[in-house]
Amino acid sequence: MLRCFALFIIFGCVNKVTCLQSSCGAEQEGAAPQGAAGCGCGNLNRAAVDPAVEHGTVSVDSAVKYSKGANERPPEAQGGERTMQSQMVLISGGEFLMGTDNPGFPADGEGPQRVVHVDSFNMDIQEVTNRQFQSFVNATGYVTEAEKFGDSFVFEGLLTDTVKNQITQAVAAAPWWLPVKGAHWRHPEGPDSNIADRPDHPVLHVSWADAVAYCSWANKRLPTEAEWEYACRGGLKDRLYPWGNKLNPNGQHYANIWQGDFPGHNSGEDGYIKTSPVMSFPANGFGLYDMVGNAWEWTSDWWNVHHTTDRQHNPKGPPSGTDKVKKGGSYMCHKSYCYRYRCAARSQNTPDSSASNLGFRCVSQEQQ
Ligand SMILES: *[C@@H]1O[C@H](CO)[C@@H](O)[C@H](O)[C@H]1NC(C)=O
Ligand SMILES: [Ca+2]
Ligand SMILES: [Ca+2]
Repeated sequence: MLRCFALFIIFGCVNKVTCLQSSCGAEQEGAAPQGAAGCGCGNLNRAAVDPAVEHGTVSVDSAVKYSKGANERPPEAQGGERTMQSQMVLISGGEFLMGTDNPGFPADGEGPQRVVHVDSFNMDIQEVTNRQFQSFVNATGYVTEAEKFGDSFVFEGLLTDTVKNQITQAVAAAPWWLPVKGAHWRHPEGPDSNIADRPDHPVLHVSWADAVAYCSWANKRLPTEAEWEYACRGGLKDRLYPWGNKLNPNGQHYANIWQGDFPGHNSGEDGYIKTSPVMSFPANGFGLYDMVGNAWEWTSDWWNVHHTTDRQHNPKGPPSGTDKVKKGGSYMCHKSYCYRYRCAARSQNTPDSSASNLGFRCVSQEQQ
């Protein structure tokens, strides 16, 4: 079954920029992709449903295990599960300039630049990994939305011919995204793939609700967009990237993105054509890794492109919406079509979307 995989992960990357693909002409950009026809977001939006309850194959008992209340038990009772958790760093609260007045994509609502205050919080230093997600699933029996739907979106360049040949549908505006039956976090490129050799890579094919379920099981939560962006900037003011304004200072790569021509050729000059193990590139000033690149990261905010310039205190985004904000770009981002590996950049997906370049990390206000 195909759901409303956002026009946005797609248009988010092809809209308003030169489209390199001849099959992706301007006249097609506005067309609803096959399968996302009419984008039946209303019917298919599962955001309002408690993930613990919605996942019918999960027993009530195991659903309770990843509810917040159930985690209010002594740390020792969590045993090995807890040691599996990501290390966190304290991000001291403060004021920062959120967004930019020189947006790469004005329609994304990257601007205007505005003063925002966020309180102190702890943040996972890394994206949640396959191993960590496995420990959550082991402990709770959680079943992800992609597993329930029976498919997820995979970048064509990663698929074997066997899998590709079974697919007849594609997304017109972004033909490199293919809905693959049986693709989910354990089988990132479909049934003939697995994660055995990438336990420390970011978990992929997780929906927003899946990410929320993981974080609340870990007694954490998703970051707000403001927290995420404050953290991304690592204490630097008005810079493009977590480390400054130069993409490759001293010729060094600071993030896992795409080198070469998208979507035909990825030279892997940074060492990786797919995801990399978390923490393979230098940390930012706050000790956070892969804030841009590797996997996109879900935030808790609903999507909206209009922002007040009034000074904001712990903004949490609009009260409702149809899409959630994701930040940081991924290993698929190249300046030519998806210049979104910047702290101010943002994109969106419906909460039930999942794909081979979208993951998350958690934050917490608790003492660590
Ligand atoms: C999950 O459970 C399986 C089967 O019991 C075990 O082999 C594996 O080590 C566990 N993984 C994690 C990360 O807890
Ligand atoms: Ca790369
Ligand atoms: Ca990332």
